[in-house]
Amino acid sequence: MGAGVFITLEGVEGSGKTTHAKILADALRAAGRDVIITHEPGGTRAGQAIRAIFLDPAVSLDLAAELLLVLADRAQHVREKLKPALAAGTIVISDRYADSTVAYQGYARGFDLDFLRELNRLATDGIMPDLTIVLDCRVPTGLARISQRMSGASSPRRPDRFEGEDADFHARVRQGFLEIARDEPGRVRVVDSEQSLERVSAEIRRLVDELLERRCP
Ligand code: Z5A
Repeated sequence: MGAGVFITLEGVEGSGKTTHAKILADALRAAGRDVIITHEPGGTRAGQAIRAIFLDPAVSLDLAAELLLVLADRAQHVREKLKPALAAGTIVISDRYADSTVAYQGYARGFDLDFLRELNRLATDGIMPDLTIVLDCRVPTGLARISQRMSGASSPRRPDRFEGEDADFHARVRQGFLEIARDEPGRVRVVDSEQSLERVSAEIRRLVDELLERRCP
């Protein structure tokens, strides 16, 4: 890998990943850094096709098929987009990555965690983030933000495969992210995303500045 910096944002839905990816990228660009934002699933053309099947609740998917789809998305994303961007020295911010598979397909769906880490090694080609920020909020807070966003949308849509899961499912996902953070405190940092947007973005910026100071002063 080149001199790029890889940052991922993780968390339950509605925790603010998309919002803060953009705020962070804008701030880093204003400071003269070369930055791209990407996301999983769907960060490549192949990934967009996979995402459509992956999220559509009308498409029946066995849990093994669901898992393999998200890994296929990641394998393509890493090789087509992440590795070239990192090799070019870019700061890459990804809205979800490998930890989402451990949290959703592992902690929430029940696949063995070590098995998932092994599959992630194949999908990621060993590319792991320099910094992962888990935006942590209570499940009802995240779900309320999403339903507020949906009710304000000009063309309302049906909940996707994961939005349709019950509160226990999302609670297991949240617990999964917190356990990943406990297991890897050097890479994974937790930020309370129930604070104001300003407080959350300031905490994210502090963590990223610390990383950049270490990596490319
Ligand atoms: N999935 C999986 O199962 N396995 C995997 O390996 C991967 C993914 C990679 C992708 O959904 C689904 O795929 C995901 C897990 C699964 N499903 N779930 N659940 P997606 O990409 O469509 O959606 P998402 O990743 O869950 O993102 P989201 O629902 O759009 O949420 P978000 O990006 O975290 O939140 P946001 O859009 O930034 O914010 C939501 C609203 O809250 C918005 O109106 C903000 O203005 C507001 N907000 C955000 N922060 C605040 C604060 N601090 N205060 C007040 N309001 C706020």
